[in-house]
Amino acid sequence: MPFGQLVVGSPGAGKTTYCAGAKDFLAALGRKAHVVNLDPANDGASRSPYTASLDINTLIRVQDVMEELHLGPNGALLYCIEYLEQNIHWLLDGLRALLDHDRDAYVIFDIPGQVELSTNHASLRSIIQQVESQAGYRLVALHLVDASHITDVSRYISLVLLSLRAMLALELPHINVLSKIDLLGDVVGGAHVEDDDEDDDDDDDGGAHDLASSSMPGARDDGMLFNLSYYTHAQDLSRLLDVDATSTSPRHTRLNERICELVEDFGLVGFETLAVEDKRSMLRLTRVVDKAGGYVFAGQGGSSSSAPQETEQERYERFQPGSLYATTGMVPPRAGAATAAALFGTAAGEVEGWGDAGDVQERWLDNRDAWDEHEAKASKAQADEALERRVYAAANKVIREGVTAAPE
Ligand SMILES: Nc1nc2c(ncn2[C@@H]2O[C@H](COP(=O)(O)OP(=O)(O)O)[C@@H](O)[C@H]2O)c(=O)[nH]1
Ligand SMILES: [Mg+2]
Repeated sequence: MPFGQLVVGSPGAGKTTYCAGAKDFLAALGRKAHVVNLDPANDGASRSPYTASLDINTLIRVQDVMEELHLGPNGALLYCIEYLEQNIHWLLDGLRALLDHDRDAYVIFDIPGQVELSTNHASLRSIIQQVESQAGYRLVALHLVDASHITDVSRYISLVLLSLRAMLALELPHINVLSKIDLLGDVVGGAHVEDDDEDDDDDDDGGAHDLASSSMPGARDDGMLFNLSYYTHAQDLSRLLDVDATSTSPRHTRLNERICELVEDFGLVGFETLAVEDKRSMLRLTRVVDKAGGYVFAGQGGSSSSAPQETEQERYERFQPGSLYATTGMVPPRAGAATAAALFGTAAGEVEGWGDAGDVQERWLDNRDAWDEHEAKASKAQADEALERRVYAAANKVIREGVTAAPE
């Protein structure tokens, strides 16, 4: 059974970067993935960071639509998706060709950033339904939102509402993601406050700081008002309004209150986090996606009994600093090997390993510089080690050849 991800979110949220990163990351785990570009804005000119296995630009180009129908960029992009819906055979034929080649072809769809596509426009939903019913794919929606929005109360509330709307409209297993979390420290600056011990552990408010009683009166600041876990849990939203001093209009406050109540009534919204360049972050998200979509219960083809044995060289590399194993303790599944062994561990209960909001806050907000330094050292040590090994190998080769060529 083929699986895939549908990557949606506003322009600039990091969808295309994630698609490229996920393709590479899954390849490193021994899982071949294809990116299907359904965003006509990712044309050759914008130098996509991945090579798409299928590209909507071969079906229709946004520039042509703008010129022929005299539409602006937004209208032309929507037209392209409607055109795709009417010519869905192009996509289904392309997917079938991928599946003919690889019966479990894992696919990541890069979707245009027009928010209406994933909230109230019918075409994307119809395309998804046909991909699922006719090509047999099981998809997970990954909704990326720029993490910098959480630093502003109104923007955070709108993104929570937007996430809820996308969940209801797409009708897929759905994961909301605060993307570019590595940049959040830059946005927050020095505004983040120290942990309050009483609020720290396993409390119902997600570790929220009560700034109403903190040293930042009125919490009028550009920074975060609460710990990251508060924003990822997206519960008890009224607390945010209690400490928000940015709203000057009572009507605006009332509107925000109603939105918060609505979101809480559904009780569906929560967020994962993502820093594409960070292996542990990518691993965590991969596990969450695999679990949400059921991949952990099916996996890709192959069986462990037919899996080739690990070579000495592979075993050596596995233990190098910075390797997936060294960083996360996860053994990368090998090409052709069943991924189930590596992934079944995530099937039950919470997603294990590094990556909850507390870990992420520690890495990217509270001690970012120290972690950057630590990881830079580990990466340098790894590069030095690799260089040393190459030099030894070259020297050994010269010695061996010298011995063989030496006269009797
Ligand atoms: N620091 C950082 N930058 C990112 C990350 N993801 C994306 N970006 C940057 O955000 C910008 C927009 O990303 P892009 O993938 O084009 O967004 P899209 O419009 O949603 O496809 C690019 O400059 C990316 O390099 C991330 O995890 N961390
Ligand atoms: Mg893009």
